[in-house]
Amino acid sequence: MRLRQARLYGIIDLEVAGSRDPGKIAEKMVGGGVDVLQLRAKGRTPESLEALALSLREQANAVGVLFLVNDWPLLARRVDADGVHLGQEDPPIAEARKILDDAQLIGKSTHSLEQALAAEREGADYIAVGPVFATPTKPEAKPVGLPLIGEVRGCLKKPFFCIGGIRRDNLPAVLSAGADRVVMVSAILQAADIEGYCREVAAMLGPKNLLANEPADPRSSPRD
Ligand code: 3NM
Repeated sequence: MRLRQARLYGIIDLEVAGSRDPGKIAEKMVGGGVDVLQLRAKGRTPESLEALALSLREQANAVGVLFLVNDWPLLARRVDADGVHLGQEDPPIAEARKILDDAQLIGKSTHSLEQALAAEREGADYIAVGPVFATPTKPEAKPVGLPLIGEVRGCLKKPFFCIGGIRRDNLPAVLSAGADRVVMVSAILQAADIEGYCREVAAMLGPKNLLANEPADPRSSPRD
């Protein structure tokens, strides 16, 4: 249920966060109303992230926010995260499922309708679709554009989050294209007032109980 109701998904990317304290950033993000918090740390080892992941998980869960780690199912398992997010280059969902417990969520990045449908078939609990716009956070990725949002909306049963270059000023266009849920990285992390920015974006995304047109998930677990 928590996943179905989630609208705003914030990522603490350690590269974008720079020298700032991730715990303080997380405090502002959850204070501002993110529903999901992810730790993303390209180029780091899972071992070096364990203490941070554990403390972010505790911080998020204390206020009912889902906490996921990027890329590493084993780390998600070790810190009892709510789940893991996998990219197209990561091991398949079935492999991650063997490592995680049944209630832990698996999200998958996709960059086309075909990939989104494949992720759903393979058992992803949610699907990320992007990058909608060009983004410095993932400079090598080619934008998929707004029209894909309407296409996936018509085809997916699982919740999907739009990602990539989304900010407060282009959010209305993303919502008009058919999105209910978004992920933001740099827009949040570079905001002068992270908490206020998240609060405004959360308000733009609207109340969480308006997703009634989506089918119920028969495989829903206590975590989603
Ligand atoms: N994944 P920002 S786009 C981490 O399309 C990530 O799979 C993407 O960062 C994908 O909000 C992206 O700063 C970067 O644009 C999102």
